[in-house]
Amino acid sequence: MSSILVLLLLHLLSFSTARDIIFPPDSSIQANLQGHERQYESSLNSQKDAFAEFEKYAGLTTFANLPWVHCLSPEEHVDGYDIAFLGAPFDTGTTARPGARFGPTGIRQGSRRIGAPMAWSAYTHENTFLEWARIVDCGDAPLTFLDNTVALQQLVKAHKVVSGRKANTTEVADVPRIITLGGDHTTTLAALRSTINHWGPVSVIHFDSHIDTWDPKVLGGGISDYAGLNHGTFLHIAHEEGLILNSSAHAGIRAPFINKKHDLKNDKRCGFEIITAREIDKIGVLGVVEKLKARVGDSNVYISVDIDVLDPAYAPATGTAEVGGWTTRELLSILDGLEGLKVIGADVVEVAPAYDNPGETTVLAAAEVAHSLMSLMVETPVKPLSRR
Ligand SMILES: [Mn+2]
Repeated sequence: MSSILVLLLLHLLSFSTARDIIFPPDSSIQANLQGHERQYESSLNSQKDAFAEFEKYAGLTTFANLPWVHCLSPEEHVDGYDIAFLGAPFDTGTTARPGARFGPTGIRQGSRRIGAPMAWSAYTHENTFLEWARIVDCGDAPLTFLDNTVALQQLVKAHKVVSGRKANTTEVADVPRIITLGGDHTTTLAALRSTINHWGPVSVIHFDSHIDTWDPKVLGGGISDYAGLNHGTFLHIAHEEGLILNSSAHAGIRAPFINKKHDLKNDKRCGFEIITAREIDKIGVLGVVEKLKARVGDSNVYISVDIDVLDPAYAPATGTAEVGGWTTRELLSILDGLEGLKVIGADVVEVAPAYDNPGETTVLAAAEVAHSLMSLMVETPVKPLSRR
């Protein structure tokens, strides 16, 4: 070997040593942070074990990296929880584009950057993950995709099992509350068929571009009872079954009615007041918040968010998109403005990830909506009927 080659080899070796990259970088800036590590202890819950620490992109994908609990286990005892995320992979009640059966997975994907230790709100300076409630992801309910009737019965049962367990933090809550990740909007009916048992009839705050109180004869055409139960009629049926109060409200409505006279009359009969999408231009976000709060008053509230309440610019991945909707910021401001309401259940539905874009616009929005719904529940604990 010539001496030139030896020199070259030595040079390469020294070069590679000099280029060793150390994680984390041992810079003076990092060193200055070390005196503040106590500040992060409560957040990170760290025992200085790198593998036990919170990692946002590690492990299996749950909503906001929350712990998974097998809430639907036949076992009598599972790890306790106060608020549970439950996926409802069902989309055979849709009248337009299908695909919301993949909504729960999509919303969890959109939530991967959210995590309990680092979720301090820029607006409230609070972190609702770290307060009294133990919050978990129960995974998805097992639903058949071949029979809507059976699938919805399965979903009602899943809701009853998940909400039927004793809450974790009994000093504050008795009944665990559920946030459903839909699923098409028909899945809300299954939730309401379960909430009636603990909370009685509830006011529904329904964020949607469509009224969804359509008479099955109008939407479904009276072909069969089976066809009559779909994502545009479930609120009509919820009213017929006595599950909801006459102090309910729609927010963000802009889709055309099918029958000019009958739809509006029937909507009122089902207990709803309408805030249209364009009303926000006149009364603003605060005006919408005030109207919704005045409408539901002190009653128990179920908040259902059809992601199509957003403009398709902010949520293209949905089954029945309607242009002229709200922005993500407007919706989040309205939701956060509802602090103080007695929210006993909630959902984000109609997320169909196949129509999303590479930037994941819709699932990111849906995840943040679910985070806001969760925060409303943490901020206001509610006692069930049996305890009042
Ligand atoms: Mn809807």
